[in-house]
Amino acid sequence: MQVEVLKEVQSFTEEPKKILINNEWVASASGETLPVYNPATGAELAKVAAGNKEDIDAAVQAARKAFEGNEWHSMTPSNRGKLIWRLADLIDENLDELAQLESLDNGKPYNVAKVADVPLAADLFRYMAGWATKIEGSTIPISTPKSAKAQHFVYTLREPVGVVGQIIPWNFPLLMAAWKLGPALAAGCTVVLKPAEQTPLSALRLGELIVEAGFPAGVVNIVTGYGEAAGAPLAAHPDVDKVAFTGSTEVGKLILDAAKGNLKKVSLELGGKSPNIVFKDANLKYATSAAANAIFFNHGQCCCAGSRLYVEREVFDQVAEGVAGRAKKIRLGAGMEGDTQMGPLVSDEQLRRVCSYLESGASQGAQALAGGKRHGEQGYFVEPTVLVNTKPDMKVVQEEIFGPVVTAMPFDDIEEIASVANDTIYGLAAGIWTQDISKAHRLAARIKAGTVWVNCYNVFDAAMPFGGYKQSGWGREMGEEALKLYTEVKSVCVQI
Ligand code: TXE
Repeated sequence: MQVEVLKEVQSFTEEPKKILINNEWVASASGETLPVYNPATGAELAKVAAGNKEDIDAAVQAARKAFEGNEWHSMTPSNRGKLIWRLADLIDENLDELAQLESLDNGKPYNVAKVADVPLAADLFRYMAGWATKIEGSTIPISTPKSAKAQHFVYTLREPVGVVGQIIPWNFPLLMAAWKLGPALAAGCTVVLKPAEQTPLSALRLGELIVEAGFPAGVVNIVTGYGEAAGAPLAAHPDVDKVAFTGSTEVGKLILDAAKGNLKKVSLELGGKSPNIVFKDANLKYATSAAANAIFFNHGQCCCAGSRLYVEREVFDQVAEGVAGRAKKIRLGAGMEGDTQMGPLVSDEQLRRVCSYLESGASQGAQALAGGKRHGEQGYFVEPTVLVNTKPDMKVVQEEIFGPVVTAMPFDDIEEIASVANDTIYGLAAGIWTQDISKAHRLAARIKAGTVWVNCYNVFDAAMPFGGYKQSGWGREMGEEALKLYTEVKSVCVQI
């Protein structure tokens, strides 16, 4: 059954959306807009401002003024925390509307956005609200000789890093905005946020809630626009102290280059090709169903998707066929259909990218146990796909596909699988399925990845750090670790 579009959502998408600078909504300096599409139909959903360097300059200026100004700076940590908490409450109050915007814009099922994306965003803000009052330095005993006349008292301060540029992707538009904004605001930074051009709507609605919550003008500025036009000048801006980016490894490297001019701090959360490893002694029924979720959740558009499934040889057929059986049963449809389990990919570009991987796999000899092609003619749907007969050097095994495509391969022992699992340029996540606790810990220690899930997958929590080894990124988001990205440490040495 079709979910009825709320009238708030309809009116939100009617007029071209503007840019948020200094708590005011303004048109882009050029007056240009860009279209946003509904990926279930390919029809235009809304228009948003197409920001460029001029808009980024204005937004950075506003963020600088707010950072140096009195209102934000002199706000007590407790009041800063209350504001962030208030934002979380407003997200909860607008749950349905945000979930609908997310579904229409990104394609994900409304029912999923309602229980995952939106509540997790509220949770993240609440968790970070608590940190605002707990960002502490330490006192440090330095080794001035006791006999010396002068003694020293040394302490550290953790101070906000300053004006932060944040560039986010389209796979979890609201949640990625929360992951970025939460720790930055808790630490006392000011922000210019650049949402993905494909999915800017929920971040813009979040901007309205930020104003409603009472954040001082200029603390959060939101500039929509294309990557090169708006993202690149933000990453390169000489008055931005730090840039945080989530997206492709390719663009992550461009961000690094752009940041060189003023050596701004950089954190990156990039791609992945995560191994999900099933031993024959695992609870196979559960592991099989979880392996399907590990890849098909969010249509495979997760940086930590379990996209390489490795199964101990004796149970390989059983597990691979089990995952394929589940893949075939997944109901594809528009996100706003009540019984949809998997929506379309986010864009025509992503559809073409994923289909070209499917063609590449087929031409190199991979065999599809399930799926293997586009689904239907309208919208950007791809069949949930399980590929077998793959070789380690195939593109489908090495490269991030970012669609509902898993490669399944057998393995024989723990030594072999440790090295095969690490045979990738990425290191974001991994899954291990076994009832042998020693084997699980031994393998977890050997896998080069920022998160290892044992007998579970895709478990996230605002308190649990997330990020990548190798070319999956720099730095960790969420948890106390995230605050390190947004603070500078100052040592104060006092002669007493
Ligand atoms: O990402 P981009 P795309 C991976 C995934 C996917 C591939 C391409 O494999 O298939 O990337 O997706 C902004 N300077 N991930 O092309 O281009 C852009 O506007 C500054 C993994 O959509 O990296 C958007 O806001 N910014 C990933 C953001 O970067 C630039 C999530 C991400 O876009 C820019 C998304 C530039 N030169 C894709 N060019 C994950 N780790 O979760 C683009 N942008």
